[in-house]
Amino acid sequence: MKKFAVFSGFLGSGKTTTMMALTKYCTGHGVRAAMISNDLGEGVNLADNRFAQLNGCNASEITDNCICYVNEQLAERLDGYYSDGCELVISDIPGFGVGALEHVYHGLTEKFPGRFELAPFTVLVEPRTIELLRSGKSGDMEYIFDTQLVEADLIVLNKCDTISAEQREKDLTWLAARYPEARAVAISAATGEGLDALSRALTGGSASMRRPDIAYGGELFSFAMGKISEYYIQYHASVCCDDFDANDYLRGIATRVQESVAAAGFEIPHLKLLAWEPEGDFGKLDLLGTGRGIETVRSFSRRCTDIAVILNASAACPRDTLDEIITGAAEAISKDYNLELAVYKKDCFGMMD
Ligand SMILES: Nc1nc2c(ncn2[C@@H]2O[C@H](COP(=O)(O)OP(=O)(O)OP(=O)(O)O)[C@@H](O)[C@H]2O)c(=O)[nH]1
Ligand SMILES: [Mg+2]
Repeated sequence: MKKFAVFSGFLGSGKTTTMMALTKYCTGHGVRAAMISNDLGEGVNLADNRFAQLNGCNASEITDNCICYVNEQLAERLDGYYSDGCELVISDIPGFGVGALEHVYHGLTEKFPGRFELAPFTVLVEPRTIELLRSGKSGDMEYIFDTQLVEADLIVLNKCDTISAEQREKDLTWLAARYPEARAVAISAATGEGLDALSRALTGGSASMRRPDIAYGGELFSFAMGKISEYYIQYHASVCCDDFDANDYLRGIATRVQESVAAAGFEIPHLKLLAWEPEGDFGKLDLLGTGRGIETVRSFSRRCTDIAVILNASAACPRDTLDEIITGAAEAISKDYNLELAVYKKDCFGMMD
């Protein structure tokens, strides 16, 4: 089997977490699997890939472009994994991305006929997004929320650990009525619930190769994409003559960004902050919007003297404002902690730049 699946889904829906859990689950159940994190930022070792590797996953990344536009690079990567014995490879696309059904599934099929077996085109969604869609409160992101699901052969309702069994049934019923072409499964990437059904759906199922009209590049597409900016920074932070609490430090940055974005009247669907120290200990937290708590995914187990930090964010906020807010927060909080910063990469751009 040389199965390939794309995982689409909005920012923070759990694509990376699910790819990590699923590749581990499959590999543990006799199907060697790998994951590819696809990011628009330049360079290597962006947050998702670095986090997956720190967690021991069979993971790599394709950066600087959407996999929609680099079919050859993707095919080469897939071939490498299959010749290495992998039977299932999963790649995500950036969390506000649409059009991968056409650009990736049809692109690969047309350029490399018969070379890859395409699993159902898979879209992750979290209960909160369903709530926004159902109540008509998706605002500027309506096109992206909806179009991602229109593309799905398989919808994965993730984060089921956060809702009741009754709510889960309601959400699944609503999804089936609104997106009748797709099958839906409920999982929790956090607890592992439903990974068996998801792995069966991917390894046993096939892509429909439907061509839904998603008005790619049209007015609604440009409007939604025009709102999104991306921010990437990688730096090294060291304290001069003491040690410090890196968990509090990371939370301080995320809190400052959250407050500043809210005060400026914008939204930040996902900010990822990952840091590690030379001995290999690491911490990660996620900010998933101005109105939600900050999630600690993993904490440092001891105090630090120096850390490497990767911060990646996607926001519905103009590029310059986002740059000012995040760079300002990292500098101000670092100063509070007496940290000296060596920034080795920073990138901030609007999606329609
Ligand atoms: N409670 C709960 N949290 C989850 C689950 N899956 C993911 N999360 C959390 O949701 C947040 C976002 O998850 P990611 O996997 O980074 O989301 P993503 O879709 O890859 O996000 P982007 O890379 O920004 O597109 C993280 O804090 C995860 O720990 C789940 O099943 N349950
Ligand atoms: Mg991700």
